[in-house]
Amino acid sequence: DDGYRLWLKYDRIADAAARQQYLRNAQFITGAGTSPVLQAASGELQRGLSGLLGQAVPALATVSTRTGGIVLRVDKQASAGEQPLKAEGYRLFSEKNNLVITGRTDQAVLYGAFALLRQVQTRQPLAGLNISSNPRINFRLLNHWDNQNGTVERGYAGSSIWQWYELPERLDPRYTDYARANASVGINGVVINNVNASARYLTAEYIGKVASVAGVLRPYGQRVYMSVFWAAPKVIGGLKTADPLDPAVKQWWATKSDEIYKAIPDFGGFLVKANSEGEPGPQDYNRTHADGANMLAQSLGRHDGVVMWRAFVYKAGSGDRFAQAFEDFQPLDGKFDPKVLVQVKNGPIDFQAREPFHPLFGAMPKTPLVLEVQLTQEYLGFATHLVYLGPLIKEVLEADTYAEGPGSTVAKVVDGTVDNHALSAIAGVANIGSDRNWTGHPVGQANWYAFGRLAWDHTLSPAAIAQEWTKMTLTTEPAAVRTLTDMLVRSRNIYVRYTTPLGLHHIMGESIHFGPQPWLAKSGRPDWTAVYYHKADSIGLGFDRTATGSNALALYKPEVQKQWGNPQTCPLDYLLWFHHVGWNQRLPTGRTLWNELATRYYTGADSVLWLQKQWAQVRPQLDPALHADVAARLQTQRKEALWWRDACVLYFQTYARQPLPAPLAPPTRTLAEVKDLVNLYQLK
Ligand code: BDP
Repeated sequence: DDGYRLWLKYDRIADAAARQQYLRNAQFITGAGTSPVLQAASGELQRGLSGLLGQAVPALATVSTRTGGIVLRVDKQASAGEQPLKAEGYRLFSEKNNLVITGRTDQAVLYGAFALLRQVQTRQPLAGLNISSNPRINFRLLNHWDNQNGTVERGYAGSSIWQWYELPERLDPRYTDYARANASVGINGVVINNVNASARYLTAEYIGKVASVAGVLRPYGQRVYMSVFWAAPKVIGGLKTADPLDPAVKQWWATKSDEIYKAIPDFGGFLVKANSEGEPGPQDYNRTHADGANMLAQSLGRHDGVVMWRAFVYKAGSGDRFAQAFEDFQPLDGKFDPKVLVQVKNGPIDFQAREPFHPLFGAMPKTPLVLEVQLTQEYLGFATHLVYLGPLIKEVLEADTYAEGPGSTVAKVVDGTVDNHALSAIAGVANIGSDRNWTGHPVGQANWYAFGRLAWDHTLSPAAIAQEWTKMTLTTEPAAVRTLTDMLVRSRNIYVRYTTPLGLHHIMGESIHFGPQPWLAKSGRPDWTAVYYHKADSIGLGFDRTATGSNALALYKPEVQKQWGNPQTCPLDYLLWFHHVGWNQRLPTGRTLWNELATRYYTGADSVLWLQKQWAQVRPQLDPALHADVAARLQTQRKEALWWRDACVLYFQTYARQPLPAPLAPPTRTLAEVKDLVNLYQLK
C-alpha cells in the first residue's frame, strides 16, 4: 500500500455476511441529477460502496421507486429535529427501506455522502440510521505554504502538489483526489499559496492558473483563496506606493478583485501576512493593520469574499515576544471592516509542541478570530516523528479564556458563539506535498484528517477521531485498532517529554527548527535564540512572565492568571512558560525541578521504545510496506529522541550542577560531542 488513497481506501470488506448486510441498504444510488457537486457525491458513493461491498452499486439516472438504495435529496426545508440544519449540515435517515442523504444544499449532501461511507468504513450499521451533523465553523481551510517555484515553506513531504508550470492546460489528477480528501473530512476551502507571498499570483497569468485549479476543486465544495503580497501594487501594478489610504492603491485592489472574481466567481478571499518577519505592510506607511485589512476588504466590494489578516507579528527588541501580537492587535478591536477576520496562531510564540492559548482569544470580542494551527511538523520532528496532533488541536480548542465567564473556550470564541459573530473560520497549515503518500510520514495523514474533523465539529474527541482514521486507513481488527489508537493519542505528550518538557519552548535548532540547540545565544535577533526563552541560570530555569518578570501573564483574564500565576498551582505543562523555577524547587510530583526535568527527558525518550513495541505488535494486521515504512521512521525517532535528551540534559546540567537522579544513567557522550552533531547538521 503506497498510502496514496489516504483514508478513502474502499477495499472490500472481508466478512461476507457484513457485506450482505450493508448491501441490503445500498443496492443503488439515486437522485444525483446533473449538479456537479451531487454528481461528485454520487460518484464517490458508487466508487466507495462498490469497493467496500465487492460488487457494482449502480447510480440510477432517474429517481426510482425501487427500495433498498441510497437517495440523495436536496431539500431547502431539510431539518434535523430540534437542531436546524445549516447550509452545509446533513442528515442521514431511513425512509421506506431507503437511506436518504439530505441537506439544504448540494454541498451538504456531499458531506452526508462521505459520512455514510465513513459509517461503512468504520463498520457501523446502516439500517435504521438517523444521524445529523452541522459544521460549527463556517470556513474550514487548509493554508498551503506553497511557493510558485514548487517548494513548500516548512514542507516535509516533497514539493508542492500544484504544478504551476503545467497549469492551466494540464490538470494533475491529484487535484481531484486532494479535493475528495478535503471534502471527506469537511474542509471547504484552500489558501493555495504561501503567506510569504509572491506578487506573481496576482498577475493575469496566475489568476488563470488558479482559476483552472478552482474548477477542479469546485465540485467538491472547495473554495480557493489566495495569500497576497502587500506591495503588489508597486511590484506588478507600477504604482509608487502600497499605502492603503492612497486612492490609486485602493483602485488597484478593487480592479484586481474584479479581475479575480471574473475568473473565479466563488473566490473565497485573501489571506495576508503583513509587517511580519520582513514582509511589507501598511505600517510601512504609518498605517495600522486595520487600515490595511479594511482597504482590502472594501476592495472586495459586492463580491462574496473575506480578508483573513494574520496577527503573527513581533518586532525585534521590544519586550517579551509573547505579548507583541496582543499589543499590536488588541487595541484595534472594533476597528475592522465586517468582512475582516483576524487570524491568530494557537499560541503566542510559534507552533511549539505545547503552548498556552494565544491571549488574543477572548480579548477581541468585536472581531471574528480565525484559529490557525500547524499540521506540518515544523517544530514537531518533521516527517520522522510520529506525532498525532488531535490532542494538541483539542487542547487549544478546549482552553477556557473566561472572556464571558467560565466556558468561554477558544472553540466558542472561534465558532462565533461567545460574541455572536456570523463569520467563523479555522485554518490548518497543510502538511501535504508531492510525496506519493501525501504527508511523508504515513501518520501525518491522521493530522490532516483530525484537523478536518475538529474543524467541522470541535466537540469530537481526538481519541474517537484517531480510531476512525485507524479503521479507515490501517486496519479494522479490534485489538490492533486499540493499540494504534493508544499510540496515536499518547504520541504528542511523548514528543513534548523528550523535547520541551514542563513548558520549555523554542530551544530547537536555529532556522531549520529541527533538533535541539538550547545553547543558542546569538542569532539575527534575540528572540530567535534559545536562551531568550529558557533563561537557565545558576538559580533555575524558565521565563518569568508574572508581575516580577515580563508580566505577559496579565494579558489573560484574572481566572487564567490565577491558575497559571502561582508556580505551586500552575499546571506542570505550562510551568516554565510563566515561571523561573529554582533547580531544587520541589514540584507536585515530589521531585525537584532538576530531577523532574531529567526524568521527563529520559522517560520521554524511552517512550519511543514503547511506540516501537506497539508498532511491532500490529505488524500482522498492517500492510507490509506501510508497516516497514513507519518502523523505520520510528528508529530515526528513537535516535533523535536520544539526541534531544542528551543535548538538553547535558546543557541544563551545566546550570543545575547536580548529578542525574537515580536510576538515570548519564549520557554516553559529552555536551561538546552533541553540539558538534548539531553543527554538522546545520552545515550548508
Ligand atoms: C514560522 C515559520 C515561517 C513562517 C512563519 C509564519 O518558521 O517559515 O513563514 O511562521 O507563520 O513558524 O508566517
